[in-house]
Amino acid sequence: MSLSDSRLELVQGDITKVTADAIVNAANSALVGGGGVDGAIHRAAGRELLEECRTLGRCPTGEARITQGYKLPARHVIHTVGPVWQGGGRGEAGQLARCYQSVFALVEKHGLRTVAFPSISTGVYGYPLEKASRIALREIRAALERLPSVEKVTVVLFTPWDLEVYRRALAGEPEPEGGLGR
Ligand code: AR6
Repeated sequence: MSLSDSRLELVQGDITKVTADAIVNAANSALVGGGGVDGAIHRAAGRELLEECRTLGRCPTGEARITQGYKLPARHVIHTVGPVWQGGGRGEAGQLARCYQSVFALVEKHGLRTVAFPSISTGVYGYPLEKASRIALREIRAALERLPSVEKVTVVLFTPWDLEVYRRALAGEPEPEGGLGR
């Protein structure tokens, strides 16, 4: 890792266990909970999270909303809605980049110093992991350059495979032709 990456960390694990000013949720537009990381966050935070989400209305793809963290170790949850992968020709890359930008706009507005992300859109929403990892890391690096007040950004990858793909992307290895076989 280069020096400029000292505030960016990749780890494998469960984001619901992470202590941070905010963890990011890969939500759906209705903000009512669901499967994947969204389900795990709602289960760990408790019912009050859903109650607060219900007061927020819909969140369009690419936007973000902030709530309290309730029973989570994290103080806040920033909910963002990633794009559903439709082959890559429907503006998905721009929408995914906007998710990260929208999250950092809230990080800046609320003066948050530590934030943890899951790999947005790469589960139920089907975004290819290789491509998503590159967008995520590019946007996080750009935000770190712009926001010196942010002390640490952690990307929490759920599986060793996901961590490996992000590690390669962070190391600047070229995206393999047709992905890495998954
Ligand atoms: N900690 C960290 N990462 C996790 C965890 C966890 N506890 N659980 C899953 N992941 P997904 P999406 C990883 O499907 O693709 C929901 O139903 C998972 O392995 O959670 O943006 C929402 O309500 C994957 O790498 O989110 C939406 O309807 C990553 O988190 C829809 O899914 C994202 O997978 C959003 O789909």
